Amino acid sequence: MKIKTLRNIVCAVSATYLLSMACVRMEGAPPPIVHPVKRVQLRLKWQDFISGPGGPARLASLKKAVLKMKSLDTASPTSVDFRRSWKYWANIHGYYGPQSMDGTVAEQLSYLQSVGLGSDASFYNGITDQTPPDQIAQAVWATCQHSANAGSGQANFFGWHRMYLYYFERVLRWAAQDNTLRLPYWDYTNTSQEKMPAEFRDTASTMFDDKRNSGINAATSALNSNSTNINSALTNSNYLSFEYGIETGLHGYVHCTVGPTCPVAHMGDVPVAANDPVFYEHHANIDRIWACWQHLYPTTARAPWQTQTFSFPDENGNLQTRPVSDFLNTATLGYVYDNVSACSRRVIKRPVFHAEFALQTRTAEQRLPTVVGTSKPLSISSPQASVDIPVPATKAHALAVPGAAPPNSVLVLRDVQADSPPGTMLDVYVAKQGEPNNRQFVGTINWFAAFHHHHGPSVRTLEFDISEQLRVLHLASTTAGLTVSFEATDGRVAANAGAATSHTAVRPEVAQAFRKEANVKVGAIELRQSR
Ligand SMILES: [Cu+2]
Repeated sequence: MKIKTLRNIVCAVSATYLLSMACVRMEGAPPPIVHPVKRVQLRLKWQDFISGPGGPARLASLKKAVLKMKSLDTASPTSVDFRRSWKYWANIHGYYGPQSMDGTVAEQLSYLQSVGLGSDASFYNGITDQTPPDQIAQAVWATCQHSANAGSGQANFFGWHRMYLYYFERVLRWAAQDNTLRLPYWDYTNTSQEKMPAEFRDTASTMFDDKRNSGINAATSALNSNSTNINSALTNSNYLSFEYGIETGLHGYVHCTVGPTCPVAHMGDVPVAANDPVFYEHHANIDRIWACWQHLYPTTARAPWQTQTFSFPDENGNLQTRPVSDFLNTATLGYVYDNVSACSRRVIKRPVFHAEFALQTRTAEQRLPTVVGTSKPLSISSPQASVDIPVPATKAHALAVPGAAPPNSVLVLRDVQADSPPGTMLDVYVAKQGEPNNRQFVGTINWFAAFHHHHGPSVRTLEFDISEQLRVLHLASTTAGLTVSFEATDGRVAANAGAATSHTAVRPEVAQAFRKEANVKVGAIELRQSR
């Protein structure tokens, strides 16, 4: 018993692959296959990466790698060196040019003009059209994957980006001549880390990018700690729904908030987003959040999306094509995150988990069969709008009963539509009908990647787990129902202001940025339950 307790403590604090493998072996699993080439190293949170005895050397190594990659931007376009350049790796995510699905820079500028964002044209200064110089570039440029819709079954947003970072990191190690180098991550889910890390704001640093919101770059503005909260998201045991929720939620929110807005260069615009150095620390955090989910819901079950293959050049410029299934266990890729067991701001009560169910397509209708209430369609033609969801008192009571296994309550925003970029994001709140000041934050709607390729209007169905919010609201005492409200936001709060939930007026510059011509509509808002 004592040995077991000691082993649990060791396993709980163990950070390295080998130590955790020892823990597995003590539990009777077969001996691990030790990878012959790579040593497993930690991907650290940014604040740890730069501090401690090894911090200065790690930071110097990362900056050396970025500088080296940037120096190769002018290498001969068909050379191996160009495949190791900063520009090339940004182009793998996306690019503008005559052969690009997204068209040319000039076409993007006229698009911005046509949707009322012409004043942001200056963010495209210095951005030029690119042309894939050879077959390898033809195969790998602009291949980033974004999900079609919740439950569509074939997403691979997580899978493609994990592969991308893995090969990018190999090039970083080559460029730094440092085999221990691993990407750090910007953990903005931690409320003390909502400001852009200082190194990225230092105008003298190679990590700086002037194509960001000026307040973010000055650290007078910060991310909103409401929008970066993944407590509710992590209670979602359905993989495809979780992936879609993180992609269209937190991930896009950070892109649009660093911005300067969506769809504007760099971070706010898919085809050029990966030119900003902070893109990689942002996506390392998104990759970590996937690892958090994998830790919460471990499974060896297989699903069709895992068999999809993607191609990337390695650090020698050779094309590698591998299935997503090779990338499910990060330890086999040479890295583990320093923290995948405490990714939430509170302890997650893990819901019932059926692996074969969780990895397969499940629509909201299948996963959440009980409709508790439905709103009328809503047109959002001003920076603040709201709609009521009638909820019969008997159902409301059942929703909010505190018990050992409370049902999951999910708000489904069906067919969230816009004809063009709305100019702002929208914060979503829920309150008891008639008590608007006691509202609870639900999530932030953003339009990152929504108008990708400029193809017509955007339509997305979004889901938010609001079980916790309903408990806080003591919904059982209501007889009227819920009010769901929408409020325009640029995603930013004054630095050190923390989370702003009180019912205040939308800031004037945000209200002005909101474009009612975008014609934002929500088809219906449903409150659904898991049983
Ligand atoms: Cu992204």
